Amino acid sequence: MKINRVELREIQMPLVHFFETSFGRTTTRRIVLVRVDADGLTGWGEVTAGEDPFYSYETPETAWHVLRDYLIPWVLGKEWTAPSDVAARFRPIRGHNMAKAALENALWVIEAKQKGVSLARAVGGTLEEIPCGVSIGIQNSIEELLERIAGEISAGYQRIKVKVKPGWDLNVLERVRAEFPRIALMADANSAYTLADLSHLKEFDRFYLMMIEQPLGWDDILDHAKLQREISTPICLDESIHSADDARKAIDVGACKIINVKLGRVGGLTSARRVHDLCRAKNIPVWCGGMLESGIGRAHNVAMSSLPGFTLPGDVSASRRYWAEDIISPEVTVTARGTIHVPQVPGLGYEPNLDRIEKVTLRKEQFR
Ligand code: OSB
Ligand code: MG
Repeated sequence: MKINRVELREIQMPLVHFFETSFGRTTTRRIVLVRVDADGLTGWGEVTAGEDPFYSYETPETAWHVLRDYLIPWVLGKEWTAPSDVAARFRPIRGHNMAKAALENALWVIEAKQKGVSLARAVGGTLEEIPCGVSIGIQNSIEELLERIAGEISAGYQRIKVKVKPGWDLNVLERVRAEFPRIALMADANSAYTLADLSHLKEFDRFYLMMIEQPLGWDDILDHAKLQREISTPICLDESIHSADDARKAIDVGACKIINVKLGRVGGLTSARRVHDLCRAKNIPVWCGGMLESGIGRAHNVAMSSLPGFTLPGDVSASRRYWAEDIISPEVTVTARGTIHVPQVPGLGYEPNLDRIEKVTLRKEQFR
């Protein structure tokens, strides 16, 4: 495929409800979208970076810089045989995986259209329906959290993830378990603890959680291995895993029993598939994480979640949980049994709504 044109856009949309983690509260998202035109076809990708460099060092601003000054000039006007070639071309840049992923994933959509298959099929997906969970942020009170959990359970979601941090953890899980003794429950700490909290972390075991996500340092693997030897709750790594190599090392040292795959964090669909394949070979379940994506990134997550190793419910949920109006048609919807039907039509399976995108655009720049 020959890339004729790339467009960068930064959009801004308020969340329906604020989202709070151990590193802070988000009320409005700023999202960089990448539109690629090649061989008369169009593909869109999304930069999943947070507004601030708290989850990772990437932000909309760093992604814009890396895309404008490196990634786009490297691919524009050139002939590429497959998206994986572009992923290989991006290797000299260390990190900046979310910027890389946005551009590479857009090319996957174009490739799927060229082949006349769905994006899910193009990446090797087989599941036609994917199991969904929700991630519920830190609330103003435990009562509000309990109400939210009840709402999501009655909507059909298959598992509940609650965010935890020191001061909003054992006290909260105690109440959640008292009210919902049987739900599939997990906790995500986003690196809020250290090994000095070992005795405190051991107490999580009494809530029989499916897993605890990223309790220790965002760039750590070894301390997680130490912790996993001391607790029975399975550790799931999120922030620490940027590649299949990271996953291999984490599994080999026993740092986790489960891995959360995020397309942006691992640098795109080619890398995500490698992480998936490696985990499948090593019998490590994976699931698809979320980054409060707009419909574009959400659609890519749906496609990736159709890979056969995505056996646990992910954080990919309905558009309406995030947006009054999403930027794709149809929006992502969830069935009463907590699943999303994977689109089977050629390409992304959801049409970007250009009028809506234009309305929420803060800046745009095109490259030819
Ligand atoms: O750690 O999984 C995380 C959102 C932003 C940054 C990090 C995380 C999250 C979520 C939300 O948990 C998942 C979602 O609903 O998109
Ligand atoms: Mg997480």
